[in-house]
Amino acid sequence: MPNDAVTVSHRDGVAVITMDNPPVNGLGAAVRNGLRAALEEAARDDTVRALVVTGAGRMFSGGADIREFGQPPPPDVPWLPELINQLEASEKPVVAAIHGVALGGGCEVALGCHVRLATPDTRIGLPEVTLGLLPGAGGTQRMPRLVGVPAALDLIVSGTPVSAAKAAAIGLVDEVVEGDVVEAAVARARALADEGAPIRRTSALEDRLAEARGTPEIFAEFRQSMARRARGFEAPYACVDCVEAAVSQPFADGLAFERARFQELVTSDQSKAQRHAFFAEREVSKIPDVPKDTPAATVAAAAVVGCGTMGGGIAMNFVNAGIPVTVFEVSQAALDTGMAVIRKNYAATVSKGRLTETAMEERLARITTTLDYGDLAEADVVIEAVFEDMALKKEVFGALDAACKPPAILATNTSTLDVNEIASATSRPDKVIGTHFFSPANVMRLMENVRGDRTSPETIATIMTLSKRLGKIGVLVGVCDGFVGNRMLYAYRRQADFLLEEGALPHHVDRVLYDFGLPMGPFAMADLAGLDVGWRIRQGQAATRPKHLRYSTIADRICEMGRFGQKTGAGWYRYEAGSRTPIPDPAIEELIVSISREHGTTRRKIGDQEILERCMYPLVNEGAKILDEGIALRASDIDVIWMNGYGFPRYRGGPMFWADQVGVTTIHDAMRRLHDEHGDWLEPAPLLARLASEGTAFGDL
Ligand code: T1G
Repeated sequence: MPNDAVTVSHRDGVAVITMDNPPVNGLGAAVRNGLRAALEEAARDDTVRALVVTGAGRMFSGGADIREFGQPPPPDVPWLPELINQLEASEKPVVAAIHGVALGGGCEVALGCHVRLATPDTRIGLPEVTLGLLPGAGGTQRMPRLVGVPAALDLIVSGTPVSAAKAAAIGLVDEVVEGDVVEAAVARARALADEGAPIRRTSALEDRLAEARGTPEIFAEFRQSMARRARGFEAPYACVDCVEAAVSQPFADGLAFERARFQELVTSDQSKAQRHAFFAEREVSKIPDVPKDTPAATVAAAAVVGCGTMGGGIAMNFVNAGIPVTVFEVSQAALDTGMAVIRKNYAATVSKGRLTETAMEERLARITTTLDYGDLAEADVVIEAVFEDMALKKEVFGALDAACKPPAILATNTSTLDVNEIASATSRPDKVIGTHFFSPANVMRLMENVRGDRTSPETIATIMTLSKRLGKIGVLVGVCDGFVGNRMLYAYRRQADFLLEEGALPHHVDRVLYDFGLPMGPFAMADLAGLDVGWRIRQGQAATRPKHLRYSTIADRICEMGRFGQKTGAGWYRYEAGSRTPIPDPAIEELIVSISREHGTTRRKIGDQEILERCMYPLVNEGAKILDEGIALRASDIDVIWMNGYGFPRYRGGPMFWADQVGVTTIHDAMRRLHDEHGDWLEPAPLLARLASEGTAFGDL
């Protein structure tokens, strides 16, 4: 008989098979065993004339149990592809009743059913590629047979689920049902049995494949079209190969091809990294001293101080989430400029067809502007996004403390300044927190939420909940210079500068990091962000900078030439008017060579591997220090920050996961060597030394 994970009820000749495995009805061993038993029972039972498959709770199924991957297969438990073949082969009609989500293996179960009904809120799709995998239970063979090759390629290679309406439009679901979908499915199943209609098995459908057989170039064109977004990833290409196999091979052979490619991917480093990323992004919201039931305040109204690049983007996040926002500036001109940028950003989204004109106007209507702090009195959360100057920040927080209602949370978007010092300018340090957004703030998914010494658990709970509501991934970190992301970036950037003094050139260093998988190397990235931002901070730190520590003056010298990067048409590179393509500039190369000469440094040939190690190992080493100091709760939190804030390639799982794949001992020994050779800044972190000596890894912490 079926088990607790799968229950069966009978409704007048229809067996309703319900997957019940909270929290997401994952298709783990128990569910697969339960489904097999239920199918065999229904096949044997003559009183059963048709079947309905559905899920208990808030969804149909979130797919295969990801935690099972990489584990030895439990004995005598059916593989999902076989189970779905068995389901599809049923002589009795099988109807899927879908609600919530049907993802991955969950969608593949539905594809094995003969008819699919879905509720309007359903989201259905095959996100396996986001885990470095491919739909391994027939999805790459059945989906193109049902929706055609172009739609199947979009669904499988993007991994993005579609709405019920879209699914109906492409033929993925047969009907969108208002009300009780199980009831509707039971009625449909019974009607099919009554009619004795021929059963429509997806694996037998050929007409949608025939379309593609006439245009084989479709696959070459698709591979070309995805080259930029799939750069470095293995799974997207395997997905295309499998859909191509569906067109060129009989179903059974295509299924075998899919299985073989799936097996390759499931044991790959890339998939391990992307599965790590999946769980790491869910782990970030678990904070030991802020339990799940800590009350979070309701955020019904927000405010933003400063309508510059960051302030404007932050305001857009609130209205995109349906939260009205009041934007404060010191002058009308600044407000007008800021609002014009916001409108331009929305207009760009409308022009790409990703937002309607009406929706744009609705969102803009939710933004109120003011020159008066008094108008921020009723805000539940205020985010300050003014210039990176401590005196100015404290002045603003003093004013907010006076103007805002006592329960209001005051947050700062500083990317580097001391949140505790900012909080000291208020009478409510328990309600002060850092909310470090990443540029462009309305696009980048990361929020580095910075808890001060006196930030209360309720304030943390409110901001972490708000992060999710704004469609962001909130990662909680402690106070230190540059917090987690920028502090590690400094360690990486510093060595990149030193490599230039020793013999490398900007485009060489950038190519190595680009090939590693970063969206761009350190020098092209600095030109994009603007060199003046960092220059001002360094000038502010000049007086306190430890004289004995090595410091590269190249970047300062470039700024003194008035070269601030893309915004001035020249920085580390030069740029043609209107172009963002970095062009190596002999003037900069001459400057670098002359600075080496000034230092009496004999320039030497530096290889790609040395560049990679010299930049990435100190970054990991700084991460180890951050963990040791408790500034980050988990190594995986650091990975989430780097993957969502700095474009660290997901197929490497983040710097700390990557470090474990390289080997902590390898990195420790290399850091020891680098420190012996170059000294400053390269002392191996105590944690790195400890893990290396114990033979353990960051993932074991
Ligand atoms: N396997 C194992 N655990 C899962 C899981 C899964 N598929 N999905 C979610 N969880 C855990 C998650 O870690 C969290 O745990 C809890 O469930 C709630 O999740 C053969 C190869 C379904 C939309 O990629 O997208 O099928 O932190 O916080 O926001 O072709 O979870 O509480 O301990 O995310 O409501 C393909 C993955 C698998 C979908 C629900 N499926 N899941 O979102 O809750 S591969 C996916 C999601 C596959 C076949 C292949 C979302 C969700 P904890 P949550 P949520």
